[in-house]
Amino acid sequence: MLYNLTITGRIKLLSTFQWPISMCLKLRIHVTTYTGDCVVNDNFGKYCPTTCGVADYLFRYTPDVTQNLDDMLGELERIGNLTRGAEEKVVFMRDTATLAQKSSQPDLYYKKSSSMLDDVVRFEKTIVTQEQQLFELQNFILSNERRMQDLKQLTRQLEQTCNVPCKDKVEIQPITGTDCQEIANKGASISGLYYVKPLKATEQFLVYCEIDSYGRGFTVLQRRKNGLLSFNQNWVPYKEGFGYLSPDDSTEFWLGLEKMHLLTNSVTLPYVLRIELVDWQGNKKYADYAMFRVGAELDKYRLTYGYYFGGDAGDAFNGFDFGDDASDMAYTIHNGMQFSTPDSDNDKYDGNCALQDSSGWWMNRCHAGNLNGRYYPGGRYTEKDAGAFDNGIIWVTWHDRWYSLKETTMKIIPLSRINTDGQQQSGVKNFGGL
Ligand SMILES: [Ca+2]
Repeated sequence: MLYNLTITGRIKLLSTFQWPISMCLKLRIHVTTYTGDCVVNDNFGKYCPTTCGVADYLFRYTPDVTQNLDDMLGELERIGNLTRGAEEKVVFMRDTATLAQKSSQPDLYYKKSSSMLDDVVRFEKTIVTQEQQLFELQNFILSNERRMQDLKQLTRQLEQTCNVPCKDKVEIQPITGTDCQEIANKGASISGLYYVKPLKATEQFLVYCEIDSYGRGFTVLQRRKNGLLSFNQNWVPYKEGFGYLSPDDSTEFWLGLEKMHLLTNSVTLPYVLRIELVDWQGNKKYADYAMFRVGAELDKYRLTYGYYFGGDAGDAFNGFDFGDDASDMAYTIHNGMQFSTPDSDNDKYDGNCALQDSSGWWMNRCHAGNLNGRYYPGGRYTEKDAGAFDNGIIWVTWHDRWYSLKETTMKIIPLSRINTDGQQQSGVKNFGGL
């Protein structure tokens, strides 16, 4: 049996194993089975054990040594096992570390997964938003479809309506004449729109006839009542007329100077111009002018009348003394004046009365009455409002020149019919019943 031992480190041999002091053996022990047949060899010397002594010694201690060596082998084996366990532990730890290192990679995967999850959440939100938009679009489509249905229904109704021949809703009365009095004489009894054709007229034109219970037919030349129509117009509109006629006397208009000329120059009987006025308190007054005529365009539609025929509004056409100048009255007489518009100055003033007062009228220098002036709701206005000019709707013999009237009407009737009994009463100021 061969034991080849190299004792190193911390391995402590059995404490009972004591070598003789002088023994210088290397611990290379060659153990053979000892039989007890030992022959003493003197070469060992005096103080060294004899061969036999060694043999005896070995013989005596071999079992213990063997046992010790076996123990040592067992111990070494155990240590070796421990070493393997340690190696295994190291391997395990390395593997664990590797796993740990690998475990850091799942973080990336986790991050990637989280990012993907965020994307999924975002996409889900986008999908929800788009679904909402789709829902709204569907509602919009449904709404449009309903509107389409309504429009189709409306179209069907319109088609049905259009199948019926169109009819002018403005009713024009069938009776015609040279003026409204003739129309009334023919039996017309209601006020409204009629066609008239004065003798010198080349064609008929529409007028508003005011027919009263006495059978009088007034042909209306001018109407103001709400300020909706601007009377700040130039020559051509004043010549041709502007505004709208209505069968219920609800609109403002200027019939036109040419028609006025035709109407007042085509009959042998003279006309009366009746001016009716209403102020902002609802008071009504009037003024009549007999032998009223409007001249031809060549004479700038000059205004002439024979005489003031009366009325409770006073004779403003005859001028007015404002107290500013001794010539006030003469400068504001209207009888005999040509018509002026902002673009056609035919007045007696160095300046342009029609332009200053924003209206067309039979201006002198300039006026004591102007029914085509600017409309001032409420009536009262100041020089500051008017730019220093008295440009309202004025009739100074009733209200002063800084009061603008609410309503005006200019209308004509044959002088013979001005009175309710139909008899001309020249020079008699009797206008009862009007
Ligand atoms: Ca002038």
